[in-house]
Amino acid sequence: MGRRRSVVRVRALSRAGWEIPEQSVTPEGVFLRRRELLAALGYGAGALLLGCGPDRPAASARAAATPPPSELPGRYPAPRSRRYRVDRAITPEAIAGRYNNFYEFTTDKERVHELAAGMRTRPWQVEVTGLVHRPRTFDVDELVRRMPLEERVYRFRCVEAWAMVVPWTGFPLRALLEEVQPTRAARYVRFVSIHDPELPGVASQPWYPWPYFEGLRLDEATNELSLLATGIYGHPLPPQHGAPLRLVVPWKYGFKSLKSLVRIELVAERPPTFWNRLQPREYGFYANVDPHTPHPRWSQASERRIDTGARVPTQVYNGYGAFVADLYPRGPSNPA
Ligand SMILES: Nc1nc2c(c(=O)[nH]1)N[C@H]1C(S)=C(S)[C@@H](COP(=O)(O)O)O[C@H]1N2
Ligand SMILES: [Mo]
Repeated sequence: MGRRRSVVRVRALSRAGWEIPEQSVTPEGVFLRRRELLAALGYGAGALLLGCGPDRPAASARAAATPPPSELPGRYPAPRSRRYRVDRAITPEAIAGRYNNFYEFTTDKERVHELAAGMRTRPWQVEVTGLVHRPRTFDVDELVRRMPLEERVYRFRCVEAWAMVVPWTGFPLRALLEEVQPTRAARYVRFVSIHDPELPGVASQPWYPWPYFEGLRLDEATNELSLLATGIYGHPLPPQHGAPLRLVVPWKYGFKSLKSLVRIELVAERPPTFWNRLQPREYGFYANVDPHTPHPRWSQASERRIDTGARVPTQVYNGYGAFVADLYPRGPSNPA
């Protein structure tokens, strides 16, 4: 199915020598499309769609990535951090950018990019409030100009068992939280996405509790891995990846990495989260990647790379145990 072409990735060759292990030549051109298996699984309208099953490759498709609008020239690409190494090739942009979960637009992963293409992402403010000494509303352009942007190549693992490796550009969430000074009562952080009733997936799926919302424990949010991404592949985030600003928590299943962030609230009690509210048996609050704890409907022991289709073992904490294992004394799936 689909023909294979080996393409030497030009960016890979223009990078410095130390980056070679994660920039190796990749077989690009295995363009996989997947179909959701809803019908087969018997889910009708109104069903809860995330994790309709480990997805499968189907027909081939190809498209070049849409160049994002130029934004604040000079900030991209940001210098790549050497601290976060990944032992796999970076997923080609044309594949990662054509296979998205962003239910505000559609549940069809392959159509998110086209439906989101016209999304209005400026002006854009992020309100940071709640149990903080200095509540503030930030303009995203101000953050991009002022925060210490860096590029981090992270693994990314969806609960549905597909996986990719992408270079995000962003700054540590911790840096933003320090500016608002959480009070001693703050123990959790709540995140809220854009709420626009006219977005096609919002308008057509009124049974979801929009806007999308997520949460982290404060010590998770201030972990060095927790990133607020403003870019990907060396340029500003395109809409389908959660423009203009999204969370990235790479040791957790992808649904924790909330897109198109408009509000952060420091709170005392564990906040409800979108998927946990909908299906608590299937989607926990912590959602740490754990090969040994199956989803009720499928194994999490392995994952499928969306570029090559290869099936590879899932790693505990998605390979980030050195950074986060201390947060969970009883293991990834039994947080204290
Ligand atoms: N607001 C919002 N954020 C979201 C989602 C969503 O539907 N809406 N989907 C989540 C899921 S399930 C995944 S796997 C990732 C996908 O990110 P990507 O499309 O950039 O790869 O976004 C997460 N963030
Ligand atoms: Mo996901």
